[in-house]
Amino acid sequence: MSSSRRRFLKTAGIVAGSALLPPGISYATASHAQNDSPSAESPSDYTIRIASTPIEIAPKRIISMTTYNGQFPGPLLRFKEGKQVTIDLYNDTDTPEQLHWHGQLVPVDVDGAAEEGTPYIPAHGKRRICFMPRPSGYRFYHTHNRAGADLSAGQYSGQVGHVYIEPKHEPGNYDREVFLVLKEFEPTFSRGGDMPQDVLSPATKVEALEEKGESAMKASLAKGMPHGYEVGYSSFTINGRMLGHGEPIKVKQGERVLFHVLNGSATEIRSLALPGHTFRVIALDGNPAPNPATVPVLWLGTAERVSAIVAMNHPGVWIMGDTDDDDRRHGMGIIVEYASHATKPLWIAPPESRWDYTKFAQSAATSPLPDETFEMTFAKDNAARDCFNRWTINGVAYPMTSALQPAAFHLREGRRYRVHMRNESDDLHPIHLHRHVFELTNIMGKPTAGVMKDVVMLGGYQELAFDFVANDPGMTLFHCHQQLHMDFGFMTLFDYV
Ligand SMILES: [Cu+2]
Repeated sequence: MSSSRRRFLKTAGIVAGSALLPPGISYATASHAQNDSPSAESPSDYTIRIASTPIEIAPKRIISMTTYNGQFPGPLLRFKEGKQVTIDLYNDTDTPEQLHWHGQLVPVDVDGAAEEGTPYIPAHGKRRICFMPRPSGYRFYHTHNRAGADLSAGQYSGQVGHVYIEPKHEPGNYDREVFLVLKEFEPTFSRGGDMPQDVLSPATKVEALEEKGESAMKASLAKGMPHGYEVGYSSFTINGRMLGHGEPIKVKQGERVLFHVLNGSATEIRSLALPGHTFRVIALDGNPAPNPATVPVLWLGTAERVSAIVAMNHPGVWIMGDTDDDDRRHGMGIIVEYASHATKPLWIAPPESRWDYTKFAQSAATSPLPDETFEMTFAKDNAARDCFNRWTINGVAYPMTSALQPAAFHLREGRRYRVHMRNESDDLHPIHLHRHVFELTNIMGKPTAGVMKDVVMLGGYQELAFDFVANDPGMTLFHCHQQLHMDFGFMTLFDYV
């Protein structure tokens, strides 16, 4: 049995045996199959079952949600770089599903996006997929269904799990790893409008973008339109448990703990701090940071991941949590407990700290010039679609039908492209490109290089650019990862010509 498989079975714990493998298949045959070329008859390396499950996020607080293998988060999947995996995806729900391998360079029929042409996992049906996990590092998997106005569907559900692709050589300057997923539950629509958050540095705005966005909003409100719907939540969790109701993270003084943190939210930007400690950020979205830097607070847009080492050198019992008092009080936190300390968990607000991607960039390095630049402007039509905001890219809202759409941008294999994005709205957008990794090359007019990502936060009325090499032919989806934005127009497609 390979170590990745053994670890997976261990992680999956209670459901191992019955749920992971088809009936009548022993572990010995299953692991043997890893070395064979997969066929329709051979057992898979992994089985994931999509089903509706009650999940207890605090004592007697039980939420019915769609999950992977009956648990939240879904099982941690540890793959090995360059070692092919076969996975059986079972869908026990009444809705066709898409399972997206976020951050991986996989083919369209595996990627898990209907817009690219990935086949659905049929309702009460099954799909077998087979792919070479890459690149190494911290990735994740989640549903890619659109939810629209259904707050139990898409990423509002519990369909989120970590993926770790072990590199051939792991530097490993830490004592152990802890995986955390930040996730809200019990969503409701609100009309309040989003509170602007002090997230990004620089905090400056592009005047021309602000003028356009503000005058569009004024015109809409003058016509008697209300603000479009936003989504709020009643409960907040880390690893599926509200603060104080999960297992504490038990640490020893002097230990170096590597935290892999995922923002598994459908719509929210999250922060994370641990009183008396700092985070040494070593990877962003699973890709090594060229310049690891130490920060007091982590900020993550929807679907972003941060890997950071914390030196446990401040004994006590602490609340590691969101810096937003209200969200933390409603559950967004987890207790960190030093050995032989048993005091009441303490929260101390960290110094105000904004997130600056360039802190982790190669200093004085420049990225190669692109072969071509695509200009994109993002705009909001306030309450334009049944009181939901409609989002456009260069004036076009992605249709809400399920029919396949033609690509708006065209790529040639091997060429380097720059995407220059201008945000004509006051909202922050976590922008995601499928099946490729991109390099941040310019933030608010300041060139930068070396930071490789698959999601990047673009601030309200701000601009940024990223570059990517067209190295994974096929339809490629580009979208805002905020569920409410992507469902209401904020998507477009690249194809290879
Ligand atoms: Cu957005």
